[in-house]
Amino acid sequence: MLTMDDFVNEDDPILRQVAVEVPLPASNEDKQLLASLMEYVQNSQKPDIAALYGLRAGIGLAAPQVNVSKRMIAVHLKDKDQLYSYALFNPKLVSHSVEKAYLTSGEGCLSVNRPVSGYVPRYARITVAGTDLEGKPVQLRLKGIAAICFQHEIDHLNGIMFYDHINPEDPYAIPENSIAVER
Ligand code: K1U
Ligand code: NI
Repeated sequence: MLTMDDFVNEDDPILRQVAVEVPLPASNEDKQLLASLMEYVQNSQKPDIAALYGLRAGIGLAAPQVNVSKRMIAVHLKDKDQLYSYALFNPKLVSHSVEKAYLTSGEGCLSVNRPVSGYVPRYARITVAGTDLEGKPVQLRLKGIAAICFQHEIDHLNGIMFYDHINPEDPYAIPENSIAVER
């Protein structure tokens, strides 16, 4: 079971690397790691388990955050009564809208132990493709917080941190052609 002790901090160079593709079919070791990313995210949202093990709550997680530079992510979140729960190998942003979106509360990151102010411009709607734990191809059309979370996690696979996208001159400038997303 993953705990906060397994996480690397924001200054760790692994978070700036481009992670390598996972060879498919996935090895048992890679499947176990992807399952444990999902287990962490789910456990972190259960107040009793999170308190017991000191887990910081999250809605997503990428393998480089636990010191493994491989293309794997887990996302587990509810939006408007719909559950988005996906553990994916080699997730890829297949297409995106021109329109942007930003979370009005800004973004956080389990690898960043400080508040960071500002709006993070993201694509409003995306299509993501990947492979699930059973080896099945998955294609998802996403908007709202789910689209934002997948972009945050895929960025981790490309060595990009959420604050790289914030306008340094004016962190709360409304991104051009964007919609506000409330959480
Ligand atoms: O990748 C990570 O560091 C996880 C991160 C993902 C994320 C945050 C904000 C916008 C998009 C993606 C988090 O989950 S930070 C915690 C968080 O946002 C949250 C935690 C509990 C409930 C609701 C949100
Ligand atoms: Ni993050």
